[in-house]
Amino acid sequence: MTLATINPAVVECEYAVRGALAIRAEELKKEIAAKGRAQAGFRSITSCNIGNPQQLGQTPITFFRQVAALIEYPNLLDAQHRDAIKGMFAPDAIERAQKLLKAMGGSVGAYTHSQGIPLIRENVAKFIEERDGYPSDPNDIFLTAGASPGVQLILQTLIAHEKVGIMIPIPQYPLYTASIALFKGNAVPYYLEEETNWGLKLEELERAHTLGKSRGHDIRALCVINPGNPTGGCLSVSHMKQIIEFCHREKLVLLADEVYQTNTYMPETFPFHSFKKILMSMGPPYSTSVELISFHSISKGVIGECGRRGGYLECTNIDPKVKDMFYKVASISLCPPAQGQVMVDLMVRPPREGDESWEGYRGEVGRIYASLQKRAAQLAEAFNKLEGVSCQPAQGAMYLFPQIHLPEKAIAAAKKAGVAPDELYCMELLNATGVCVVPGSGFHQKSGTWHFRSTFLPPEEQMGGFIRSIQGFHEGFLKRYA
Ligand code: DCS
Repeated sequence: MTLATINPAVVECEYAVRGALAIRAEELKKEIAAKGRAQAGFRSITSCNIGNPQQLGQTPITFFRQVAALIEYPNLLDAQHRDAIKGMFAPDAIERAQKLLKAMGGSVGAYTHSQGIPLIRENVAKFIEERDGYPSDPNDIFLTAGASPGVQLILQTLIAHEKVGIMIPIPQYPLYTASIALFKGNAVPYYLEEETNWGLKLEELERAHTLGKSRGHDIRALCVINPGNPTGGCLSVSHMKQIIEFCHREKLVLLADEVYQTNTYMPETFPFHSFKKILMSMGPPYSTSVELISFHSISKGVIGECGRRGGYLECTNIDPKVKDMFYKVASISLCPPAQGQVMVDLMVRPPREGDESWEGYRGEVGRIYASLQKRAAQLAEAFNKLEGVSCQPAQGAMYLFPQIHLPEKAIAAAKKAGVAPDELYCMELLNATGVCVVPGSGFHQKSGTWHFRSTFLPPEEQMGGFIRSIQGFHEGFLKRYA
């Protein structure tokens, strides 16, 4: 195989979250391991390029890990160990592990149903019913290895020929552009409005759709990320209704990426509403005809179990014969990871009031949430204090996406080096401080504007130092290119 002979779509697709910056960060990590520090003097890399909370020290939820541990080593549940484990595992964790083990035929090492363990799908459906107040059918749920393969399964199914267009927000999470490129479809971009905290306007959807059609695209779906990545914006009910009406009018499948549904930091003003709930609340013809696929994941929220790979998708108004095709394709990969499925069960069925683990669970979740909320505000405030930087607050998700006004000289230097100006900025930031963020160009952005995306996941006690190193770098950068 050579680059000239392999599938060009594989060569051409790009995924910035783990792109050039992340590769350079790996090199620096090796340098630090060998010499104790990087050339610029810093002793560690702060990975703010990826929403990977546990990598930055967020602690896993105790109840979840107790259940996971017992499932992993069920010998602990044998009668002779009963007394020994009593002090270490809560009774409700023991009970849950037993139930889940039974549902998976006794071992987490066995393949499961390709659509996911039936008991867990039933629990997901109950969770959705409680969240939204409308029925959900376990047979419409597919458990997945994180939201990513779910999104890819649907995109692959939708992209029937090379003219198919999928409407995606700009800025977007690069899973969408990369997967659409891999499956040889066309991304039809609609732009979010930075000035109104990355709001979504109906006129913009109409403009993008008309332009896409005029370019010969056969537009089949509209993707919405809510709360937004990288923007942190949360949609209002009235905007969601407009989006649903638009999908109905234009016969588009609505893809609702709702992986950040519990990461909302201004819940009174910007609460999360699922598209499923809003669609059902609108009644016929919308509730009975708009095709909707909703995605959720164990990677986000306050759970952050990214490496375990778990998530689900829910189908609403999808032709049963098409669902059969989803099932067939899912079965080619046999099944989602069983450990990931277990975590989905725990996410949708955490301890409840009255359970032995309730108080501890509530405390942990509350602390992580409050800290994320605090760090989001603290970092946005710090970014807004930097000269030439403006940053919308994060209503949700795990990221800030500040706009940076770069000096002409920096833009010229980037052009000379053959990189985007925001990439030059981020690369210099990494080399000077060890802070790894992602250039806005990786998410696409309004032409002529430059951004970067940073998670607000560094631990609270490191936030001050983290902010100071960005401030110091930024001042130096502006001077260098003045
Ligand atoms: N959808 C959105 C909007 C995401 O941000 C992510 C992950 C996913 C789907 C997929 O997550 P899982 O496959 O793990 O469920 N976000 C990436 C990011 O921007 N940083 O970290 C990962």
